[in-house]
Amino acid sequence: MNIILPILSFLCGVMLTETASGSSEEGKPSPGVVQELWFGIPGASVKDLTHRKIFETAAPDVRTISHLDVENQGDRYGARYSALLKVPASGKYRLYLSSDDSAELWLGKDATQKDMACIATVKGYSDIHNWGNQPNQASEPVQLEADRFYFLQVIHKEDGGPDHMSVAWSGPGIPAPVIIPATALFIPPGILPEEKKQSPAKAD
Ligand SMILES: [Ca+2]
Repeated sequence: MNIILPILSFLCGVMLTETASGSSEEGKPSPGVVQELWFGIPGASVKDLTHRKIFETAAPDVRTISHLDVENQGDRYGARYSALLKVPASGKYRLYLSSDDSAELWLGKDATQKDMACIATVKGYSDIHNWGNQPNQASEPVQLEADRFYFLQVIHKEDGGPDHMSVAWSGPGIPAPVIIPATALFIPPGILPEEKKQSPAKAD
């Protein structure tokens, strides 16, 4: 793959990329994660976002970031993170979620959202980058193939106080959980607002 790495800059603890489009010039997905934010929503449960009508409307704040690893974004917000996951080697992987407040981690069977399953949760909150505060923070082992993309999504709800959300993995050659590197995360075609007006492109 011939991918031009985006210019990275730090802002409020979040690495922002300069990527403006979900697809590179070759039609391959660009590196990154799409972050959609809805501010002004109370509650510490994921349902406090997903059960509201506003969740069915376009997020007023959409950003492109490099990792599923964010903190200190404010209070009373809900967030949805979308990316295509591509593993470096085929094999069994576990994914891990930590967050404050609650979050859900969903994984698809391919590059689409149609067969996503919730594979890890945090209820209430966990410590930052602590993958073992609660029993459901780690997924069961899942077989992932190196030549495929898998749709990955996190729904995160913050009420007040500290806030963070991170996703790690372990698998072939990765014995202990580490934050999923930027090289494994790509922007799903058709997710960014400027692309939603066009017909969706194929992911692979
Ligand atoms: Ca909090």
